[in-house]
Amino acid sequence: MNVHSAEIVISAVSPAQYPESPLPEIALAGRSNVGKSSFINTLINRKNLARTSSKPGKTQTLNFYLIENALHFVDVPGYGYAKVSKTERAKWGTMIETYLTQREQLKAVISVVDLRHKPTEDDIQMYQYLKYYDIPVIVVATKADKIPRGKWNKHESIVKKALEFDSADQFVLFSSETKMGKEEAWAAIEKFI
Ligand SMILES: Nc1nc2c(ncn2[C@@H]2O[C@H](COP(=O)(O)OP(=O)(O)O)[C@@H](O)[C@H]2O)c(=O)[nH]1
Ligand SMILES: [Mg+2]
Repeated sequence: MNVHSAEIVISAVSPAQYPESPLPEIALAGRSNVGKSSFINTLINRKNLARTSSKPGKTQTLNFYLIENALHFVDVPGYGYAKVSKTERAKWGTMIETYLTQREQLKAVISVVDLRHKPTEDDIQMYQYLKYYDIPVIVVATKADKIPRGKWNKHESIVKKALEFDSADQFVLFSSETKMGKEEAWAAIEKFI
């Protein structure tokens, strides 16, 4: 998709605030600081519409971005942020789970992981959770620019093995820095919308 128009619609804290629009939604899930907002910005050719932040865990809302009047990207607050209190974490969990399991417009979740590292327990739980609820998932392994090309395969294998990756799912090597994987990511998304 060649994106010309993109705008933030709402930062929602409760389901009542989700857009009433029937447009398909693609959600971004992943650890704080893994590169979710950067991924959105890359796909929509913007430097900073989706807020990228060096303060992990700051986004505690579901941010809906309207793209080309064709779909919404939903930037989900990152998990695995140690400094968030237990109460905050529980609140986060309920909000995300309600959204993921009950939102009819949700067509697929992009699970963003860091290609450099073995997936965390949170990464594995998220992927397995999506599989359990039969929610279509695309795994995007980002920050590929930080690894030499010759090691991409090895890292991809490590990520897939740890996740118990289902070979029926789509897997995209990505970098917001070099824009590698951008077209492939769009193609993966377009299969669901
Ligand atoms: N080198 C490199 N840095 C990235 C990439 N994606 C994100 N970052 C950096 O990682 C940090 C966190 O990114 P952000 O998109 O805010 O992560 P989020 O918390 O998951 O939304 C920022 O400093 C980004 O510039 C990438 O593909 N390559
Ligand atoms: Mg973000």
